[in-house]
Amino acid sequence: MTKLSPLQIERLQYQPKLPSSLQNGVNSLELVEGSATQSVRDQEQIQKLFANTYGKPTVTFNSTSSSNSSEVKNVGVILSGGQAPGGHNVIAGLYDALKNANSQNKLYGFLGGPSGIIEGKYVEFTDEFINDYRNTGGFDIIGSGRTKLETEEQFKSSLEVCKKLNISAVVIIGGDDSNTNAALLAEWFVKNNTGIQVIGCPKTIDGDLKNEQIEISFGFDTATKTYAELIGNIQRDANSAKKYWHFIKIMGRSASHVALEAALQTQPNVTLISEEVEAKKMSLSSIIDYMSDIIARRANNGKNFGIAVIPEGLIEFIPEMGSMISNLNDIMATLESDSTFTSASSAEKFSIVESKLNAENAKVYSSLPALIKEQLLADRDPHGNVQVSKIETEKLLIEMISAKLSEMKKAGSFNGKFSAQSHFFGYEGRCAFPSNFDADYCYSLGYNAFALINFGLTGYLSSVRNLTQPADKWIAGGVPLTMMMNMEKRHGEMKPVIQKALVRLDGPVFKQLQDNREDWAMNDRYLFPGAVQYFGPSSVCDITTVTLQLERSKELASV
Ligand code: FBP
Repeated sequence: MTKLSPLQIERLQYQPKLPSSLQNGVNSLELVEGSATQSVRDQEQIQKLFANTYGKPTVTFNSTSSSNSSEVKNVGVILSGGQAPGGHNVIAGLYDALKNANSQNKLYGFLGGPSGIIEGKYVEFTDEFINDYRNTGGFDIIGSGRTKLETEEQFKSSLEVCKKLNISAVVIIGGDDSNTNAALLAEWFVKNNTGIQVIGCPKTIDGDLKNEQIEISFGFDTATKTYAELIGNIQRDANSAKKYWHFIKIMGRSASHVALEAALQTQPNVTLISEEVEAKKMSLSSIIDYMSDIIARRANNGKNFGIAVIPEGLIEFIPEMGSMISNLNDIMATLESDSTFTSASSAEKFSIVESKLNAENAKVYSSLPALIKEQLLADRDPHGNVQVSKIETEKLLIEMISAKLSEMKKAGSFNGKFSAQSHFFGYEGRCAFPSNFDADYCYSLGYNAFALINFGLTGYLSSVRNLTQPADKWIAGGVPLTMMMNMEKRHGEMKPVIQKALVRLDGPVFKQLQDNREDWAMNDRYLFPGAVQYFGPSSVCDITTVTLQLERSKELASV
């Protein structure tokens, strides 16, 4: 038998909590329909593309005293996209609900992400199989992948695989792109009278799959707490040695929710927020000026050290960079498959790209260090996004700030020392043991996904709300996927996609940073959150993120 760590042994025993409405099982539920819905934008186009699944109402569940019997159902589940702590618990919750409804029900797991359903690679879950993964981090139970499910052929192969296994519902656990896949598949299954339902589950550490119905995607809680622990540790080190500026890039793709949350938990000296950079139209050089000014002012106070938190997606939000990257994405959509380009040397690639970009964008591209130019040409992900995790923005900033500070030194406006360390925290946080919050939330999302299936719904995202309250007060239900969609450019074409929720500059979370920024820059108000705790006082083990608390308290105050 595989040897387990003491924490693994303890976590396997943890019994996740459920909302009270789900505690009597999925056969004792009534469905309450809300009002009909509309997509967030581009209603006409989205309705046309999703003629069969558009406009459905939101739903919630109430527990009833009567118990209905439920027909035998086979369900398939897919883990899609980047890992997020708690994915295993979504599957465990789904499995438990499915077996609770009818012990003859079967759950199949498609291997390696969406490609598993297309290629018919799967496993059948059993009690023993699931029990080894309860409350553990990672997606290794069945693996994940980023294949985009969108072509007629892919849908047809998926249908054949479902028919072979007698599957009548598929659960896709993913972020905005993966749930866009879920919406497309749901629509195709209805249009072709297959009788197969599709339900999504909101996953992503990025925290950008949220709206009024989805308070947060799972994984955000654990990942931000893990990054906050690491930032806190570095702050202690910086404050002890007093000789380094640490530039810490934090994963989270486009939106800055993860960096903002980690900053609110730790109070570093500088926190950049991409959405603010874009709104204020801050150029790269103005960001350099802003940071250099703080470094120089701290040096005047004898502090040649500090912590700067940088969101992963920053580069795309700097207006001149964003425009260049969008132009580059369109160009790369054809160049990626052009063998003259792919076999060219780096220098040749740079000049090909510069000759194809418009004049303004070519100027911006050519001004960048070779390392960054190279990283900007890395393969796009299957959804056409530039892979921001591969662009070392933190190193770009260090290089440019060093140059700026040297100039300032010559001019007599900087008298200190600048020695910098760069870090990138991303993968460290994606597979941690889920926090108690994520363990409970994920289990509830999975359990609830089966409740949605049991009521015959399709094209819905599993929704569990009221998350700052104890779990028994959480509200379980579903949101139509089309409600979150709009049209955006992908691979050079307009496509229906779930709209990403970016940091709201008029919201309470950003305001908390804004109100404290100057104080945190000059006075060291570092917080040291320490490691995620699973056992001990509830005030330590069961706290949610600052983001969720602030957003929910604003929402509750406005009710
Ligand atoms: P999802 O949107 O699929 O959840 O992925 C999130 C993420 O962790 C991003 O924060 C990051 O930019 C990206 O995945 C990295 O992708 P990869 O794992 O392919 O390197």
